[in-house]
Amino acid sequence: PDAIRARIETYRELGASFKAVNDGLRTDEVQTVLIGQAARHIRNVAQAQYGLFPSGSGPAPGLKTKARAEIWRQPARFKAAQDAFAGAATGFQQAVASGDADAMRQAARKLGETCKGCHDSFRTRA
Ligand code: ASC
Repeated sequence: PDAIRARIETYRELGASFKAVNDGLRTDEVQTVLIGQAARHIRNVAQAQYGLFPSGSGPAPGLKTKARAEIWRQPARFKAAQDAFAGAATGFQQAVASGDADAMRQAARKLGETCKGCHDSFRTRA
């Protein structure tokens, strides 16, 4: 339950940063400092997420989690999905560092695809 709470909170904060990024990239005058802060937070979450799925924090009677049992049944596949997210988070930071707004937009799109890629296989739809 503590692990589930921590996970929900971490991904909630991740969503807030990703929303800040996408809102920021929709404007003409892209605020690189603000987006860079969000990018750093996203990168930190990408590192932290490896520790967010301890055994025993999966679906079980009485536990409310969207994490699917596949996470623990297919650890190599799950790690590959986490690695894709971590790689895209690094790529996004590099795009922000380049200062090129279109590169940031493209990298943010790739990053979002890695969120979705993991959800499609490892998170309940309901
Ligand atoms: C979000 C969010 C996701 C991703 C995904 C991108 O804001 O909560 O899971 O973006 O929808 O495709």
